[in-house]
Amino acid sequence: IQDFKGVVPALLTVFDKDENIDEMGMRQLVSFLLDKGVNGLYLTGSTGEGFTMSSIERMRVVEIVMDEVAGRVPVVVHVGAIGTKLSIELAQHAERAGADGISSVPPFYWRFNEDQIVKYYEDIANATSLPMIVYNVPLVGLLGMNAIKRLAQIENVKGIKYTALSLYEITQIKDEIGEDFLVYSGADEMAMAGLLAGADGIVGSFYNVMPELFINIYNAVQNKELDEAKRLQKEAVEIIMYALSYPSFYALMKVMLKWMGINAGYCRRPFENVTPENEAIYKEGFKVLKEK
Ligand code: NAY
Repeated sequence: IQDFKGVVPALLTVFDKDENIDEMGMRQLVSFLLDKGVNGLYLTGSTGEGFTMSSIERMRVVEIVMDEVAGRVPVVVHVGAIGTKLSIELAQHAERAGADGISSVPPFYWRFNEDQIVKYYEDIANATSLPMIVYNVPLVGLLGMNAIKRLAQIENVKGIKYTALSLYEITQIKDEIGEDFLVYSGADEMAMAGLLAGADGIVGSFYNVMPELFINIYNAVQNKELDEAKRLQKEAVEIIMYALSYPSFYALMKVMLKWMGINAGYCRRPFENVTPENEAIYKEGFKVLKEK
């Protein structure tokens, strides 16, 4: 897992118009991203609409992607589910499918306490030999530093995907838990800042649609070309902010991929797909942004 670094798309899941997994579309998207040079893939997370799928469907996505990737980059599978038993089944399947790591949001919906959250991760981490990357995300409530430190004590817990709007914790985690504890910055808007705070990599939605821009940001930071990194990040922020003005931005990203010749399909309900009228509006909007 130590080579799970750099720019990692939180892979979109490609559905057809009838909301079925589109295997050809998935393969095309994976192959596009690998050709662009992304350093890894993160499957069936928020961007992958993981929670809209049954376990069987999630497993199928993992199998398709593992087959298409064929060992070229490390793959981490998000296995978070509404109950520990379901997460364990997904984790064990990920291991059998050849994934390089697993990841999970904390148990959600019933508002579990810290001890229960720690137990959830222990149970999953002990069920396979794969490294576990904790997924800290405001959508389900952020884990505090105390909980993170406790989780880091669990054997197999090797890192955290830190999707928050403050970044000083990344520095703190590296400082207090150790340099080897992997940290991924989760907010694409702050990719450069997350890397400067010490993140090993960036995992996010927009790396599906503009992988090169973020690979350039990553390389610029590595090479300490900070003016260049800042310039590129500013460009990225303008595109991200415009895309986020659309209420179902995963669907918009799928349309953006379509414009690039990738059949990324549609979203599952309750995410809304982009109407032809909106598609025309956004296409024009992006063109104006590009010309700026
Ligand atoms: C995932 O599992 O899909 C992620 O990695 C999530 C990271 C994204 N955060 C959420 C809540 O979806 O990429 C970010 C986010 O979409 C982006 O920064 C735009 O705000």
